[in-house]
Amino acid sequence: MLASDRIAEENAPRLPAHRSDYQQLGEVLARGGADAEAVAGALARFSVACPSWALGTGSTRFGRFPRGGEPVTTEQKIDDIAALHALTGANRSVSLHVPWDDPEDPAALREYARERGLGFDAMNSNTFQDNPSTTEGGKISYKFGSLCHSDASVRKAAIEHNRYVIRLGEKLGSKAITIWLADGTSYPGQGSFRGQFERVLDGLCEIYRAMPEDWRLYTEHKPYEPAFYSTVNADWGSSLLLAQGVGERALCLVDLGHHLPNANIEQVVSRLAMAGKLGGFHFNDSKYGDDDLTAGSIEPYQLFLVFLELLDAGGGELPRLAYMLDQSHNLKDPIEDLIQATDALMIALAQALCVKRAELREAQRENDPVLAEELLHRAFRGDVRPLVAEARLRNGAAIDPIATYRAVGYREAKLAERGDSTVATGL
Ligand code: LRH
Ligand code: MN
Repeated sequence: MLASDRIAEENAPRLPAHRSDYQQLGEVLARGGADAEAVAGALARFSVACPSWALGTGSTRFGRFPRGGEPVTTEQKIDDIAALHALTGANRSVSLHVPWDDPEDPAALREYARERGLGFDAMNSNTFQDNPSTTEGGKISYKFGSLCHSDASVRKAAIEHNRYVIRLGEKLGSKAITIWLADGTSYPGQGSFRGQFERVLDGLCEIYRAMPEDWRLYTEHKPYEPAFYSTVNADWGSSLLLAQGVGERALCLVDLGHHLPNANIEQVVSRLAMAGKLGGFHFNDSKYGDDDLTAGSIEPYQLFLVFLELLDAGGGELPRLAYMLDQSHNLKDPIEDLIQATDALMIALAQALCVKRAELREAQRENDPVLAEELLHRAFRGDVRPLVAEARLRNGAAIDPIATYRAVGYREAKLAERGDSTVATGL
């Protein structure tokens, strides 16, 4: 359905317009000192991992509106991610969440993914829900936290679950584990800030010791939800203290939705990079809380500024970090939502690559805010979509992935194949 020749068929009528758009933009960028070929090349090398928990319809506590044809097995999720990657050329890896995905035969799953051009990115553990496989068959509960828990048997179970996730990840070829903890309190006095933090630090150190030498551990901060008074790993400062306390290969993961309103997220990125502790991202967007909306759908300028800080950290190149999506799709077709998110990241990267960084530094030295802003706006307000389409084309993907996805009728086919009542695991 999404074989390269089928995509080429859909691209054919769009090629002439694309070629002239790309050429014209190349001339415009050249006048502004940017090299379209270099940017298109960098975009073609870009990839953002797809979360296995975002292939179904997400929900809020007020309801879920499944659309049917959702993947149930991890193999079916791999199929949908392979379809996504065939359309974008920029989603080469899968991030699994255990136990939502807990393959009986990891070697077979690894081969299944490899045959479809996919690898496995950071694994995700889950000690924020009571699942029989993570609570010693229900003997313990994570109601009052996991690594921060006052009861050693709960902490032990949480550490053992993370060890299990690492062993599984090794069999899948993953090289990292992301640990997001719901641990915290909802009432003043309920828990000791210091006690909880020190227990989490101890637990992460034990998990770190269980990791192979070439693995990374990502600590993911979040200010609130489900804890509504204090969260142990609440902000970038807490995450940095944890990563520094755990070890050299412990790094901080920035989920864009995990910041209080009006936080300067691009500055958080700059700080963590400066400290040598920036490990990766969960890209999404939000207007109020951890809304998990489509990346770039609410604050595209912020996304552009985040990529600008990344290029600053990488000396003009995108640093080799763990780039992953983390979204929840309540209203849109999950695959269309993931296409839009991947497209938005590539657009933000293209815009950031078009900034004349030497002139920006000069304007900053000269304290010329107008010139500095004009240099950013010129790059942000330019239509770089032909560069992104060119990158997709070079990866054998679709010039217009949404139109191609709809033209091939992927969702309708999956609806017929999987039925209209299948619901994917996840949030
Ligand atoms: C927590 C979070 C975390 C995942 C979960 C699915 O809000 O961002 O990264 O484990 O969502
Ligand atoms: Mn996340």
